[in-house]
Amino acid sequence: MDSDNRNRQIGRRGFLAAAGAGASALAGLTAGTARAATPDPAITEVQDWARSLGDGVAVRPYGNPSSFEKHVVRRDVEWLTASRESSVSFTPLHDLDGIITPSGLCFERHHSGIAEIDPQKHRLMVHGMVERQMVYTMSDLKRFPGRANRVYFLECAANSGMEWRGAQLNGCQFTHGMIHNVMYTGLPLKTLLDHCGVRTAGKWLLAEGGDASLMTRSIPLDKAMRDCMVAWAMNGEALRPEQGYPLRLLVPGWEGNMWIKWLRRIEIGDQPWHQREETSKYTDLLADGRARRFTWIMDAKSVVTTPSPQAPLAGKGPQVLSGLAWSGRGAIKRVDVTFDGGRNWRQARIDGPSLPLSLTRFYAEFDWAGEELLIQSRAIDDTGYVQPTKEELRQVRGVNSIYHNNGIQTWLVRGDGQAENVEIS
Ligand SMILES: Nc1nc2c(c(=O)[nH]1)N[C@H]1C(S)=C(S)[C@@H](COP(=O)(O)O)O[C@H]1N2
Ligand SMILES: [Mo]
Repeated sequence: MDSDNRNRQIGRRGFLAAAGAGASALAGLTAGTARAATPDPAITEVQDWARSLGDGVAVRPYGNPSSFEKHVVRRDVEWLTASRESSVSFTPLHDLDGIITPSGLCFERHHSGIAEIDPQKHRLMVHGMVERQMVYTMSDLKRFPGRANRVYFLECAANSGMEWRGAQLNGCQFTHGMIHNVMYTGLPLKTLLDHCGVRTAGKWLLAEGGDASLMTRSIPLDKAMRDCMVAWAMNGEALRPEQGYPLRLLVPGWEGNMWIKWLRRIEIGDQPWHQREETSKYTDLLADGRARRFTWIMDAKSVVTTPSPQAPLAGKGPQVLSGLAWSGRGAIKRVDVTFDGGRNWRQARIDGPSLPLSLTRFYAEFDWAGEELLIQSRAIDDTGYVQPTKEELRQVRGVNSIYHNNGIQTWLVRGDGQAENVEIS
C-alpha cells in the first residue's frame, strides 16, 4: 500500500447529505431499459461461443471458475508479508455473495507454511487428565457415531488490526478479509473427550497442530464440551491443505488463532499453558501499558462489501448495497446502514439464513444521483450487543491493540462512484 493510502480523515462539514439514498429505484430501471431500443450486436450477431462445440463432460474433471473471473482471488499485502511461510492472504469479500466462502478463496494464515499431510499417516492423540489416553486415525474418527454439519465463520483476531490508528487499507478484502464462512463436517469434540473420559480435575485443553510451527492454544474445557468440533470436511469435500487437511479444530465464535489446523494432539490439564500465542500474541495492549488476555470471543461486526473501494458504483440510478454481518456471541438480529455518515440509519434487509456464529448477508437497495456518500453498517446480535464506532472502541481500548477491532467501517463514495476507506472525525 502506498503511503497516501494511509490515514484518511474526512470532516462532516462539506459533505453533501445523501438525500436521494433510499428513494425509488424504479426511475433508473426505466431509463436503463431504454437501451434496448438501439440494435445491440450482442443480441443481433451470432457470438463466437455459439459457432462451435464447447468442451465435453469430464474434460474438466475438477471444475474451475470461468476464465472471466480470474480477478476473484486471495490477495496479500506486501508490507505485511515478512515471509510467505509466515503470512496471511485475504478473502475477496467484495467479489462474493451469499454467506458461504468458496473453499479456494478462504483467507489463509500460516505460521510455518502449509503442511502437506498424508491422511493415512495422520494421528490425533488425546492424553493428559483422561481415563483412557487414545490415538485416533482418520478412519477411526470417520467411524464414530454423531457426525455433525455446521456453518461457522472463522475470523482472525487481527482482522481490521491495521486500522486502529486510522483508515489505512483500501478495500474490504484487506480491512475485513481475514474471515471465511464454510460448512464443516466432523465430530463434536465432546464425543471424543467423553470417549477418553476427562478426569474431574481436567479443566483446560491444549490443542497442537502438526505443521512445523506446532501451534498450540489453551481452551477452557466448558467451551470444548459446548460446541467445539474436529472437522475433516468443508463445503462437502475434504478440508483444503490451506485449511488444515486432514483435520482441524473448530472453536465457534472465538478468535481464529485457536482453530488449530493439522490437529495432532489434545492434552487435558487443570490450568492454561500460557503458550506464545496466548501471551506475547493475541493479548490486547491497553493505553496504560496493561494487557487484556484471553479475549477469545469475536464481537459483533459488519462491513459493506459493495460499494467498497474494490467494488465501485458503476453509474447513477438503482443500486444494491450488499454486506456481511457476524457475531461470536450468537446470531445477527438486525443490521442498520447509513448513507450520510451516521446521521440517518435505516434497517438493512437480511436475506439467506441468519445462523448463530455464521456470516449473515444483508442488502439495502437505494437510488444514487451522483452525490457523495458516507456509507456505514452496524450489526446488532441476538444478545442485544450493538457494534461500536471506532471512536467508542478507542476510548476503552486505546490505539496500541492489534486484535479485536470490530469498529464500524466507513466508505466514502465520490461522484464518480469510486469508494475510499475513510474515518469521520
Ligand atoms: N497449526 C496451525 N494452526 C493454525 C495456524 C497455524 O499457523 N498453524 N494459524 C492460526 C491462525 S492465526 C488463524 S487466524 C487461523 C487461520 O485459518 P485459515 O488459514 O483457515 O484461514 O488458523 C489458526 N490455526
Ligand atoms: Mo490469526
